[in-house]
Formats: sequence, structure tokens, C-alpha cells
Amino acid sequence: MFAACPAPMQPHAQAARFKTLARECGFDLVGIAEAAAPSALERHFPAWIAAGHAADMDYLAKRAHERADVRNAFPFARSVVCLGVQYDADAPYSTAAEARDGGWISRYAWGDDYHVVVKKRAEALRRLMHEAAGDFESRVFVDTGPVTERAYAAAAGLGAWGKNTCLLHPEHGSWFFLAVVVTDLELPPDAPLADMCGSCTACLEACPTQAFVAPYVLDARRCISYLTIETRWTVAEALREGMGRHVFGCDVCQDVCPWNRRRRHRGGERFAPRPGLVAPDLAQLAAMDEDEFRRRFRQSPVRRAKRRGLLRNVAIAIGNAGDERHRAALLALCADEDPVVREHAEWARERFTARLGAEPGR
Ligand code: B12
Ligand code: SF4
Ligand code: SF4
Repeated sequence: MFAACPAPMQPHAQAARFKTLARECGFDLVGIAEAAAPSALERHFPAWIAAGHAADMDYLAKRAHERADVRNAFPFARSVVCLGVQYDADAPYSTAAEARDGGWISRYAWGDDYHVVVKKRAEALRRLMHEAAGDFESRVFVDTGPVTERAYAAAAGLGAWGKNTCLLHPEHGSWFFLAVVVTDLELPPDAPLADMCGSCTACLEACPTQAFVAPYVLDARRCISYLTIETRWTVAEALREGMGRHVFGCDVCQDVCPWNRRRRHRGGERFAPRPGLVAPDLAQLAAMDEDEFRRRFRQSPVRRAKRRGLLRNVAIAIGNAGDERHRAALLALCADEDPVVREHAEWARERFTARLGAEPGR
């Protein structure tokens, strides 16, 4: 609660003021949804959890009841102010397919950690909202709270559901982060956007690991983003080849989307690529010790994978690349102190030998 006593405002005036403030705080998109579960959330979320599509992301399954309707987590909730921030950046390569020699770090992770950057803006907005409207309940979330952000943002008109499950905006494509301010204020909701996919199925066909069980339904167990970022342990052998050179996240189902080719906006400097993060050299990544990992990925989303996860992914990428220049790096990974890294490096060594002959290190 914030203590302040400005003159009372009508809900429409309040909503208009909040939207102006959101833009002043650096948000590219803003809209309002009712707190009651949007129909897509009500219809599809419980089934998605029940089907096991959340893999071992226990934070989704354990709090499924709360995520199914924001009022279950926050009984005070009446409206959700939904916010979007564009993060696209100009870079020497715009797709993983173009960057043939390096590994691939997803473009959302080229710059500073959005959890920090976007949360700071959302907190600033919340403060201004309270200065404008006085005492009310509010909570801010960027990714980490028990709120299914896309469902509310879709209801608030920030974007239309893409068949790849990302939200699409006519000018921003799908390269935008979301944040929400959950509040007890009754604000007039915005209207959702109309479907933008039509008969297109490019993303469904392009997915390297066939992670879509149907349009709009992703099985995280097969998604490279999940496999490279979320899972801490062994990656199933059957999925390793499809991971190609991805070492952190995956952009394939967004790179192929026609709405991302015609986008006109770019993210701010906080999301501009840090040196060495666009198509990084796999041998250099493989050589990182714990200190170097921490130094290189300070305040970067990549920290989430930890050194173990990243080097495991690098081992898989080297196995898939079959590039003579990675021979020494692969050898070093086979002797890594971490058993998970070693196991994946041994798998890579077998593939490497099958393609290039003469086993590295033997
Ligand atoms: C768990 C999670 C993941 C998981 C699961 C992704 C998934 N598709 O569910 C993994 C690790 C795989 C992942 C990957 C990515 N993620 Co993620 N992720 C989340 C998180 C934390 C929860 C998502 C969730 O609840 N999923 C459960 C499913 C059921 O929910 P859903 O996607 O909303 O599914 C809806 C649709 O399927 C729809 N639906 C189902 N059937 C049908 C049928 C029709 C006709 C219609 C219209 C709709 C519909 O209803 C469902 C329920 O709302 C959110 C943040 C948050 N707190 O919400 C970020 C979030 C969704 N992720 C985000 C990003 C950026 C990514 C990646 C791009 C990162 C990357 N480059 O690697 C990829 C994209 C992969 C993809 N194609 O989705 C952004 C998305 C922004 C956007 N513009 O859409 C979010 C919002 C984070 C943020 N705050 O910005 N993510
Ligand atoms: S992020 Fe990659 S692996 Fe995941 S659904 Fe999209 S294309 Fe498939
Ligand atoms: S690639 Fe096509 S089907 Fe997939 S999200 Fe984009 S427009 Fe929709």
C-alpha cells in the first residue's frame, strides 16, 4: 500500500493516465485486462499442465491453481495492467541459420537481464500510479510471479496469440517482453487483437525438435528453450541432434514468422548485444571456468543455465557441428570436473568421430 491522497479519478481517466505513465516509464505496449481468467487460460491451461507439457518446471504445476486465475493467487485482484517492452536488436546475424560457425544464444539474452531491467520500469510505473491514484493494492511481476502473463496480455490487446504460442503485435512482431501490475482497481478492459496467423504454419513446420503438439500448444519437454535453459540434468539423447548449435534458448519459431520480418522497432540500449554473445565461438565458451562464466554473464539471463548447463549445451553443439576446430575444446570438456558436462561431451565425441574420424584424445 502507498499512502497518498490525490483527487479521485474516474476509471476511464485513471486508465488513460496509467497508459501515459507506462509509456513515460519506457513501455512500448500497454493494455488492461479484467482479473477474471481470460477464456484461453480457462480452457487450455489446466489441460496443458495435466498433459505433462510443463516438463519438470514444478513452479508451474505446483501453483497451477493460482496460475489458472490471478484472483486465486491475489484475491484482491480486479484488473491487470499488462506491459510490453521491445527487445529486438541489430546484429551481424539475425537468425541462427545465418550464423553458421558459432553457437546460438537467443536474442532475448544478448543484452542485460530483462527481469531486472523491466522490473525496475514496472516498479517505477507502480509508484507513479500510486502518486496519481492514491491508496490501492498492487503487485508487479515480470516472469517470476504466479501469473500466466501471456493470457492476460492477449486479453488486454498487447498481441494476438501466434501458433508458436508467442504473442504477436503488428508493429513489434513477437520480440517483446511482458510485465504485469495486478491491482484491486476496477479499470475498463481493452479489447483483444484479431488473429494474425491466418493459414500460415511456418513456425510449426520449422521447429527443429517438433515441440508443437498442435497449433498454440507447445510441449516444453521437446522445446530447445526448455532443454537449454530450464533443465538442470541430462538431455535425452533423442533430442540432442535437433538442438543443433543452440546453447541458450531458441528463436527458430520466431525467426521464421513473417511478422518478425516486417517489424519496425528496436529495443533500447540495455538489450543491445554484449560483445561475443551473438553467435559466440563454441571453443571459447567451452574453455570457461566458473569465474569466467560469472564474469562474462554478469547480469545476463544466461546465468540461469549456470556453467554446468551452458557447457553441457556447448558439448551438444560441438557434437552437432562436427567442426575440426573444436577438437581440443571437446577433449577438454570430456575431462571437465562436472559429470553432466562430461557425459554430454562423451556423446559429442562419438558423433564427432563418426563424422571426422580419429577420436579426439585417443
Ligand atoms: C514457462 C515458460 C516458458 C516455457 C514454456 C513455454 C510455453 N509456450 O508455455 C519455455 C521454457 C519452453 C519457454 C520458452 C520461451 N519463452 Co517463456 N515463459 C514461460 C512463463 C514463465 C510461463 C508460460 C506459461 O505459463 N506457459 C503455459 C502455457 C499453457 O501458457 P501459454 O503459453 O500462455 O499458453 C496459452 C496458449 O497455448 C493458449 N492456447 C492454447 N490453445 C489455444 C488455442 C487457441 C485457438 C488460442 C487462441 C489459444 C490457445 O492458451 C494457453 C493458456 O493461456 C512465461 C512468463 C509468465 N509468467 O507467464 C514466459 C514467457 C511466456 N516466455 C517468454 C519468452 C520470450 C520465451 C522464449 C521466446 C525464450 C527463448 N527465446 O528461448 C521461448 C519461446 C518458446 C515458445 N514458442 O513459447 C515471454 C513471451 C513474450 C511473448 N511475446 O510472447 C514470457 C511472457 C516471459 C516475459 N515476461 O516476457 N517459456
Ligand atoms: S523455441 Fe525452438 S524448440 Fe521451442 S518451440 Fe520454438 S522452434 Fe521449437
Ligand atoms: S509463423 Fe505464421 S503461424 Fe507461426 S506465429 Fe507467425 S504468423 Fe502465426
